[in-house]
Amino acid sequence: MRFHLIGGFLGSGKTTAIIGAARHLMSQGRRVGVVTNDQGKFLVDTAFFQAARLPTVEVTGGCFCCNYDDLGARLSQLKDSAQPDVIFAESVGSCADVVATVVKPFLELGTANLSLDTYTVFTDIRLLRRRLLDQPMPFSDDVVYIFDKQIEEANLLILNKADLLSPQQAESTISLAQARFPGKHVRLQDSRRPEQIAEWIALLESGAIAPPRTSVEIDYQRYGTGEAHLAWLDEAVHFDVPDGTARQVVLMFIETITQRVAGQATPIGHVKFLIRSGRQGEEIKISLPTLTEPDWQAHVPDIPGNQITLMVNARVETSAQNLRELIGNAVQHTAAQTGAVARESNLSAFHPAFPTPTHRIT
Ligand SMILES: Nc1nc2c(ncn2[C@@H]2O[C@H](COP(=O)(O)OP(=O)(O)OP(=O)(O)O)[C@@H](O)[C@H]2O)c(=O)[nH]1
Ligand SMILES: [Mg+2]
Repeated sequence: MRFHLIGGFLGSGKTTAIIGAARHLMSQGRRVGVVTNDQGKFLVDTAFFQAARLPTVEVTGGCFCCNYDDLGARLSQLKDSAQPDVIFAESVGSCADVVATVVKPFLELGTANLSLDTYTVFTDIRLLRRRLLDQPMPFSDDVVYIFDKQIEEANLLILNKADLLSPQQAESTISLAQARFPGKHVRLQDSRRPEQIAEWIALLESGAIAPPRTSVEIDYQRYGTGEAHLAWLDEAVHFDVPDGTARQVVLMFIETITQRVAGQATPIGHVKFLIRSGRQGEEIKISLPTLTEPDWQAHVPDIPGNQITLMVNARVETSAQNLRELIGNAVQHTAAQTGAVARESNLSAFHPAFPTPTHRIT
C-alpha cells in the first residue's frame, strides 16, 4: 500500500491534483482512498471526493498534527473499509511544521501500520513568484510566515497553476526557486492536465524522493497568530428559487461575495462552494482562491428545479464576525434581488485554536 501526504497553502491545487491522480491510478485498475482535513465540520473537499466516488474519510476540527491519533484511526478505518492500493492525505492549507508533526511520526511510530512514501507541497506559482521577487504578498506577515515555512520544509515542491503564467515567466520562476532552494526537487505543473498528473505520480512511485526528515525551526507564536488571522466559516445555504432562475441565483450569490470581499480588500485564503443542484448525483465545486479565478462563472451549469443547496467553506483573513456578516449579507442580498427564499443552516464561524501538535519529532 502506498501512502502520499499532500500539503501546501490554501487553494494551491491539492484537491485538484489528488482527484487527477486518483483518476489516473483507477484507470490502471488500482484502488484509491483519500483522507481530507480542515478546521470546520462540513468539508467541501470531502463532499467533492465522495462525488467523484472516492472512498474518503476526514479529520475535522483541526489539522492532522493536532489530531494525529484521529488521523491514525481514520487511516485504519479507510484501510479496512476500502482496501486501497494508494492513499492520499490532504492537510489543511494553513498547516506548517508538517515534517516534525506528521511526516516523522509516520516514519517512526508505525501509526496505522503505514509507512509514508512521499510528502508533496503545492504552491500557486503566482504567489511564489511574488515572494521570490520580494513583491508585496496579499496577506499579513504572520500568514506569509506560514506560506514560507511550508516551502522551507518541502523536499518536493510543485509550482502549480503554471499555465496561469506565460511560459517565459514560469521558466524564470522555476529557475529562481531552484537557485533559492538548492536541494529541493521543484516541478512546474498544471494539475488540470492528466499527462502532467501522470508524470507527478510516476515521480512519487519511482521511490526517488523519500519523505523529508529535516524539520524546520518554527516560532509557534507567529504560526499560531497567522493561523488565527485566517477566520473559518462553514455553512449550508438553501435557496428556493422562482422557475428557471437557479443558475442566476447561484451566480449572483457568489458574485456578491467576490465584490464585497474585493470592496473590503480582505485577503482570501480560499472560498469554495459545493453546489447541489437537485440533478441526480451532480455536485459542482466552485473556487475563489487568493488570486482571481477569472472563469469561475463558466463552471456553473444550468440548474434545473426550484431548490439549490450550496455548501460554503471560507478561509479569509478577517474577523470571524466580519466573515459571518459578509456571507450572511450576500445571502440576504441575493434573495432580495432574485425573489428567492433563503435559509442558512449548520453555520459555524471561528478563529482556529492555537496549534498544539500531538507529537513533535525534530
Ligand atoms: N489554472 C489552473 N487552476 C488550477 C490548477 N490546480 C488547481 N486549480 C484551480 O485552483 C482552485 C483551487 O484548487 P483546489 O484543488 O481546491 O485547491 P486546494 O489546495 O485543495 O484548496 P484548499 O483545500 O482549500 O487548501 C480550483 O479552482 C482549481 O480548479 C492548475 O494547475 N491550473
Ligand atoms: Mg483542498
